[in-house]
Formats: sequence, structure tokens, C-alpha cells
Amino acid sequence: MIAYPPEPWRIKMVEPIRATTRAYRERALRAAGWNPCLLRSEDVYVDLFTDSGTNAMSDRQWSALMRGDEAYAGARSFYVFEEAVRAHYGYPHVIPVHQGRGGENILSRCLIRPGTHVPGNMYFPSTRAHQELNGATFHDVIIDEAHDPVSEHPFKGNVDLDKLRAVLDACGPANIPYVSVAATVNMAGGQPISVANLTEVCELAHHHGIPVFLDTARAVENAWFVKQREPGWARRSVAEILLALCAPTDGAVMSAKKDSFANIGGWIALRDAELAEQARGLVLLFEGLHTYGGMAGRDMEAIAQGIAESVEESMIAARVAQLEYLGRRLRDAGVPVLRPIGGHCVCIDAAATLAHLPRDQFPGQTLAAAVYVDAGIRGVERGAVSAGRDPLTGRNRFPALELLRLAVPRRVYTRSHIDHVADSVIGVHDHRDAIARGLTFTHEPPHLRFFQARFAPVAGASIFAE
Ligand code: PM9
Repeated sequence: MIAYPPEPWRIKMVEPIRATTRAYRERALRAAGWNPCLLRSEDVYVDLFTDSGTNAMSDRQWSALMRGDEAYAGARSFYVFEEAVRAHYGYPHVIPVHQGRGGENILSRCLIRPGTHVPGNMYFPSTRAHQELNGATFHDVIIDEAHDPVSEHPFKGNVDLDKLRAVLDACGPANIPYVSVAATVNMAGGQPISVANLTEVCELAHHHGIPVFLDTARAVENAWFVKQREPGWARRSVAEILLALCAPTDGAVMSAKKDSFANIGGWIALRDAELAEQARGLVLLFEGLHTYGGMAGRDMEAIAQGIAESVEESMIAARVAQLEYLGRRLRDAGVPVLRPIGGHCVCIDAAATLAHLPRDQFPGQTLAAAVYVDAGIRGVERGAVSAGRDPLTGRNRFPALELLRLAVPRRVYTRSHIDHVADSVIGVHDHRDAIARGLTFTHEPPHLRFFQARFAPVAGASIFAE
């Protein structure tokens, strides 16, 4: 028996979802250019495309919405939001943005000059895109285990300090505007970084006068894994560990659409007053006034309440247990699942599942298509399509991990939905030989191509054997 503890919430409001037929779904996906991202959500049964902005807000968050102060300048809701971020993340300067990539844009513009280099623990598409748009080259300095889907390393988000030293030596500290660290690491499957490793990274970077900025989108989940796995932290609360993770860093960029249970929003949080002033100046141009940053007052109230709920340990325990349950069901049935199971998603090794397809037929995208057609489950490719092209050579990047990511929204789906997903994915895996061919681009956007790309089967009308 795989454990599935009862959720620490009950359902007060429901949103109907609609089951469709296989023939209907294949038609819908063909019309969407074989890209599940381009489907209408009403054609999706269980939506595991992302855990971003798709979470269920609590009754306390919904009531907080009513307190929203919609004043253009100096809204009361901003100060509630600012205080919640300061108290839980520990940075003095809090600048609101409309979502994470808004913050990435501002931070990259403040710090990056053309020809500079940004090391980080594996890329994230929007983060790297903003670094590259501002003229930097990203260097992956994550430990090798992060690229190995079967490694059980407890902290696959850790930075390899030798790799970081090598980038410092090769590029020179003066050409490194900052080190970009994520907690957890999304593209590695939601894998955490240890407090000890992050502290060492900061010591090394600071020794060379380089600041470290943390992507805190899922830092609460990271803190939960630290509590479970890192010696010395078991008796500390998740709230304390979250502060300990942020403490050695110089600032953070946050998408509040993840850990904070919000449907929209984010922030930049900084220690340096001068950098904060520079960032506020750019927020005015790109996001909105520095006391709302593209959010409504009610959004800031919902986030402040969501932050407080995010460190409630029963919530995180139930979330991680739900993912562990899905991962174990798949693994026990022989599906090659990335290990250990991460904080926000279960990832299927698409290169291993569809080993008969070459990488340039995009096995991750093809598996995403097959899983949608089978039972209306929408995941997202996290492999070569997401990695895009090298801006210098123009060639496709083929990362070591070629995954189908199933990201589970917080407090949205019940055990029977998760069982439905497991049954379907196991069935697709058992009949993987029926997936006769992969996909090729028919439309390829220049940036973050996985969102809007269109594909066609490399031959014939379908990816399935006719
Ligand atoms: N992450 C995700 O599904 C949403 C878009 S990609 C399908 O995983 C990190 C670690 C993220 C992230 C978004 C962002 C950008 C930054 N860092 O989506 O702009 O996982 O709020 O945040 C998505 P925004």
C-alpha cells in the first residue's frame, strides 16, 4: 500500500470538468498543432500543465480579496504584502511585480551588461531568456547528478563548487554580475538545494564581490525537503528554514503563483537599498507603480495570506505525499520516473519511454501528446523543445533530461484524479510501441518556443501506428 494521508482541507466550491472521447481529443490536439499548451482548457480533464497560478485559494484568501485597497499609490494592501514578504523571506526591500518573469526582466536589466556571464543551478526557460536578451551567457554549474534521471541524490539542486570556480576563473569575477540559484530546481524535476551548499555558494561568490540571487518560486517546498533530508534541520520549522535559505543571499525573484497559492503576482526582494531604488525605477516603466507592480490590491492581499498558509506544515506534507503517491504508483508499474520525486511534479523520462524515437523527433513533446490523447491529461515537455536554440550557433539544444513533466496544482485534485492519471500513464507506457513516430516543428517561435510552437507528425497524419 502506498501512503496517501488525508488532505488537511475540505472542498467548499467545485468547478465542473468534462470528460471527452479519444477521437475528440485527437482532433482537438491536431487542431492545436500537437502542442497541449495550445488546447482550450475545457478540452482538458486533469490539467497538470503547471502548478503556476492554478492553485486553489483558501476561504481565508478569498475573504482577504475583499480587503483589497485599489488606490493607485500607497495602497494599504501593498504594506500588508510587504510585511508578509519581509517576515517570511527576510529581505528588507520588497518590490511588487506582475509575476516571476516580470521580476526576471527587471533584475536582468539592472545587473547584466552585454558579454557578461551568469552561472546557475540549471537553467529555467524564462530566467535564461531574460539573461540572454540582456546579453549574458548562462553557465550551468549544477552537480552532475541533476542530469541523471535515476540518481537518488537527496539534493540534486546543489551547485558543484568546482564548476562554479571554473566559471569564475574562465570568465573573471568582474564579468559575472550575479550567481542565479533556484530553490527548488524546476527543470531538474523540483529538486532541492541544501542550506549548507547554498551557504557555501554565497561565501564563494561574496569572496569575489559577486551577489547571489535566489529564485524562491518553490523555496517553501525546498525548505520542506531540507527538514526531511539535511542533517541538523529536522527540528526546525519550515518557516525558520525558509528564512535560513534566504539569509545568505542578496535578494530573490519570486513568482507568487507557486508556493504562495496565488493566481497571479510576484516580487523582487533585495538587501541593497541602491539596487532596490534602481529596480523600482524600472518597475515603473514595465510593471506599474512601485506599490502595486502590475497587481491589483486584492491580489496583494491574497498573496500575503497565501504566504502565511504556505509555511503551514500540514499543507506541504500533504502536497509532497500526493506527488510521492503518484510517482510511486508509476515507478511500481515500471514507468521510468525521474528520482527522487520532486516538490511540485512527477517527471517521466520520455527518452527512455520512447527510446525508439530519435531526439530530434522530440520524445517529450510526443509523449505529452500521447498522454493527452489517451485520457485528457495535460502535461508539459521539459526537454529539447523547452531548451530552445543556442543563441550563438542557432542549433537546437539537447539537454540530458528529456522529460514529460506532470506538475500538480496545490489543493486542486483528489486521490481519484491522481489514480486516473497513474492508470492512464501506465497504459500509455505499456503500449508505447503504438507511438510509431515523433513530431517536427511547423511553426517555431524565437523565444520560449514550447508555449506557442506548432508541430506535425514526422510522417503520416498521426503519431500513432495506423
Ligand atoms: N514556471 C512552470 O510551469 C510557469 C511557466 S513555464 C510552463 O513551471 C521558476 C523556477 C519557475 C517559473 C515559472 C518562473 C517564471 C520563474 N522561475 O511564470 O512568470 O518555475 O510567474 O514565473 C512555470 P512566472
